[in-house]
Formats: sequence, C-alpha cells, structure tokens
Amino acid sequence: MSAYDSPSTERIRIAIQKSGRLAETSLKLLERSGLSFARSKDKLFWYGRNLPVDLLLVRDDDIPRLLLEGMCDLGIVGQNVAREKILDARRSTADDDLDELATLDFGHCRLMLALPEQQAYQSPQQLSGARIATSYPQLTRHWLQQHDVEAKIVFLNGAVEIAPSLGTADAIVDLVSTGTTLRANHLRAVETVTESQAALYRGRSTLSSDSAALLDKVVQRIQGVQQASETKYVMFHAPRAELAAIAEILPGAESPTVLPLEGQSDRVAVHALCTEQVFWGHLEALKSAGASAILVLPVEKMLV
Ligand code: PRT
Ligand code: ZN
Repeated sequence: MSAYDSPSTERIRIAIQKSGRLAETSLKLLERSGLSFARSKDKLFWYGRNLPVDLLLVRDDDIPRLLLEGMCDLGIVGQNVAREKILDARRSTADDDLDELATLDFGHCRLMLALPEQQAYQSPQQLSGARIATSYPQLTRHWLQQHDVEAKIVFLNGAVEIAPSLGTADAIVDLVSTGTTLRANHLRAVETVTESQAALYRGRSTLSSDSAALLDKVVQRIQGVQQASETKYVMFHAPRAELAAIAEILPGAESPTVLPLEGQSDRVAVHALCTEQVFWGHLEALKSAGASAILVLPVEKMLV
C-alpha cells in the first residue's frame, strides 16, 4: 500500500474545460503527466484511478471561481478568462488572486480592440465616449483606464463581432486567433488588450503536507511534460576544433556531452539537450560549422 492509498489522504481536484477549444489538450496534458481517470461520459467528475487526483470538467468561465473559492486545487484555463475573473473578484475582495504556475503553449489568442474596417484609427483617445462591446468588461475597463480613456462598455455574452453592424456598439474588444471572424464582419484589429494562452493555476485551497507534496509532484510532472515537448535531443559529429563555435549555435543547451569517435582524433560526437525550439536554420548553421550526421530526436519525459 502506497502512502497515497491511505484513507486519510485528501484527494486533489483539477478543473479543466469540459468541451471546447482547451478541453482535449488539457486532458492529454494530464494523461501524459501520468494521471489516469475513470471516465464517465456525462458526469462532471472523473475519479482518479492511479493517484488521489480527480478531475472536474466544467465551463472554462467557472474555473477561476472554483480556484478562488478553494473548491479546486489546480485548474487549466486561458489567461484571458483567469485575468478577467480575477479582476472581477477583486472588485469585492481586493486581495483576490491566483498563482499562475506555468504557461502551457496552447490556446494562443489575443484580446483585441477592433473597429469597422473603413474607420481610421490613431490612438486610444479617440475612443472617448464610444460604446465598446465585449465579453471581457474588466480587462477592457482596465485597458481603457491605463490609457486614461472614458468609454461606455456594452457587455455581451457572445456574438460580439456583430455589434457594430447592428449599431449597438462603435467598437469591440474580442478574442482573435486567425482574424477570419473579424474580416468576415468587416472589422479591423487595432490594439492588443492582452495576449493569452492556456495556463496552469493554483487554487486557494489549503492542503495537508502529504497532499501538498503530491500537488507539487503533479505540477512538476505537468511542467516536465510541457518542457519536454519544446525540448529536443540533438546528436551530431563535429570537428573538435569547432566545439566552442558549435556550442553557441545550439538553442538553450547547457554543457553538451562530447564523446570520442573511434579512429578519429580530430572529430567528436556531440549530444545536447536543446530546451528551446530547434529550427532548420540551427541545423544549417551546425553543418556550416563542420557538423555532420545531425539527428534531432523528440524528448518524451523530463524531470529537471
Ligand atoms: O463552453 P465554455 O464556456 O467552456 O467554452 P467557451 O465557448 O467560452 O470557450 P472556447 O472553447 O471557445 O474557448 C476557450 C478558450 O480558448 C478561450 O477562453 C481562449 O483562451 C482560447 N481561444 C483561443 C479562443 C480562440 N483562440 C478563439 N479564436 N477562444 C475563442 N476564439 C474565438 C474568437 O473570438 C472568434 O470569435 O473563435 C472565433 C474564431 O477566431 P478567429 O480569429 O480564428 O476567426
Ligand atoms: Zn466560456
């Protein structure tokens, strides 16, 4: 019996989006971190099978509140939603906040100010007195305040992009990824209010020291999976004399391993863990510096 099977151990809860843009990638990330759940099709709750870590499947908008109220210990949600809800919560409780433990490199988008295509744009000041439609009133208000502009915020829960053509707003603040929706509605993005991607947040729950240790372990694994997906193991042969120049080319590599090559005193084998993205340009630069037999391998798991 492991320490985690003890009946006295509390269970940790992780909230993710039930269905939508972040749902599948969030679940995959947890599964790749070694967590396994007893899936149930309709239920909002999946019981953790191999560790006392359960899953709550909810609307993304509910995740920050569940975290702020300590109902969940961890949550994966877009920074846009988390920041909006934190600002909203602070209106009644000034010190409300959530710790962002890691950005997760999916669900990338921008919250942007957009105007009708034909309208000229010079600066935020021209928005003074304008009506701005958005589902993100707090982030929009915050941005307007930063630019010292007073405008009227029109809250809409969806279909924000049609507000200008309906005549209910002069501008919008909405999420943009490819920009197709804006173009289809004859709108033009002119300012970025905030950039966003999915992130891992710590809830405001208190845990026993055992559960806190388990939570740390889960977080470390998630960060490890996240880091491994960006990390590559690079192997090649190179002239011994060029090692210093070659080390400069390798992105995010610390102290590569240098091994002798049988029967070749002037060439060595180099193995390096590159923690930043490896592009074709890096490989071409290695080749120009005399490297050959260059291999780039994915890294499945990492514990640093
Ligand atoms: O049901 P639930 O409330 O859980 O889901 P939801 O409908 O509120 O959210 P969902 O699944 O649409 O999005 C979840 C999160 O994905 C958002 O909070 C963002 O963090 C992130 N994300 C990334 C996006 C987009 N990209 C995005 N493009 N969320 C919404 N969009 C919208 C955008 O506003 C536009 O209307 O998708 C449309 C297409 O965008 P374009 O620019 O590609 O045309
Ligand atoms: Zn939502």
